[in-house]
Amino acid sequence: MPILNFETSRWDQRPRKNTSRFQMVGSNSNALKSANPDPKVSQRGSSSADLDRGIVSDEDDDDANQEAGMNPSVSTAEKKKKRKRSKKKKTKTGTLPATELKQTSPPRVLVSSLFPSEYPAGELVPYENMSRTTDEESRYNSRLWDEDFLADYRQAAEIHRQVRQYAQKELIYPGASLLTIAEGIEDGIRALSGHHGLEVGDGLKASMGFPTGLCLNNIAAHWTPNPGGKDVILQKNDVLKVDFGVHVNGRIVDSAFTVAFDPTYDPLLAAVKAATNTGIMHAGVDARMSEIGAAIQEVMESYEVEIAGKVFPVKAVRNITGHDILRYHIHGGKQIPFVKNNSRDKMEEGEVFAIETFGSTGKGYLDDDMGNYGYGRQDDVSAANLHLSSAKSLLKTIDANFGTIVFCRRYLERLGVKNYLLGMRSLIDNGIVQSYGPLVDVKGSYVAQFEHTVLLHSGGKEVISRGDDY
Ligand SMILES: [Co+2]
Repeated sequence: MPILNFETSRWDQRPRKNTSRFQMVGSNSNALKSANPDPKVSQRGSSSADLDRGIVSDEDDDDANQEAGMNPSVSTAEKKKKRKRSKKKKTKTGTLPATELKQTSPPRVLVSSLFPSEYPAGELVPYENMSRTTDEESRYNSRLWDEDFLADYRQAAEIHRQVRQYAQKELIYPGASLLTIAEGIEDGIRALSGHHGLEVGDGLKASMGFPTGLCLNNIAAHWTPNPGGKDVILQKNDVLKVDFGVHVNGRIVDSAFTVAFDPTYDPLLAAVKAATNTGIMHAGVDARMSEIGAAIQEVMESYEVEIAGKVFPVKAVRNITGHDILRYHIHGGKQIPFVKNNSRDKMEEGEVFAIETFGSTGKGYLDDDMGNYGYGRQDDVSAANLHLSSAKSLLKTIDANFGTIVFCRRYLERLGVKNYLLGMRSLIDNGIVQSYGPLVDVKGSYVAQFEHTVLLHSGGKEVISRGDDY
């Protein structure tokens, strides 16, 4: 899930922004109506929250919001091999009842049953040019993480891999409904984690990390089916981005891929996959966002796509970015642009990044579109001034079931919550909840995305969401 780049103006060499409550994200004044999270705020998730507040639009509940974050991931055959190897090494085969216990289709077997002793690691990559020598044991760990951090992260990543591979095989095909795909993914996440989220607070133990994103063609990010909406049927010439998250105890894995059935779009997908893998390759302790962004853009824009006899350059989308991830906060305060930029931010040991890229045959610049994707509780905003009783009770429900995890209307309605739009409007107007809407490139264009979540250990990085698929 990408985040709107509040610093786009900086990339454009314009004066740095702000304190105003409503900021333009883009350089075109007409481009975006919302503002976005703040860049310079601390890297803690809560700080990003207040920045985002400014984004809320004041129209009705169907506001368009911004914020997209992506986390692409790249994988190469070489990396795949490495992952498999490490998996083997890490798994105590003696304790694995793998021969008897296999995942079902649809996936309904707990990953904790499939991996009773240890979850598989992601792709482990030592940092290049590391002067500190670190032994293998301590390389893939950080003093900054608590005991359960790695196990929770690896469990969430395994759930992501198993669910997405099921989705690729069984749910996503021309003629499939987007609602069925979303629910199939979400039911899989709930079943594999063992948390169905129906009892109060259960969704805070494990659940979706944010609403399942299913974005077609020129819709780049932040679209999910809504209750009562017309169902959308996948067509064979569609380009579909599937961006979903899994959290276990607030440790969020954010990973996305793109599906196209028509080989016309293969070069677009290849460009974005290579760009994301470039971002991952450059990630590490002390890596600079400016260098990562420039490297991503160079790879992305070396591709072109021919559609119906016309050649389109692949453009790196410039006003959304990858991001760091904090516990229960999908967006921390750091951003990783996919384009050349002047950011002075660096990556640090112990941090978690969603490295994603988006490539487009359109403008490479996203605007808000109508509709609602979801809502996120801003935990640094006081509810003391809230008077509307429907808003107060809705806030209780949100705090008890989602906390600061971004959720959508389907997740609320599944809990039996009704008539929440007025209360939600009040929460949004008070800055307590931020609402998010679709982000689109120009009509007729095609956008692709790949994203992985990467953990920065002391001596190497772990591409936690890497799989044999991407
Ligand atoms: Co993301």
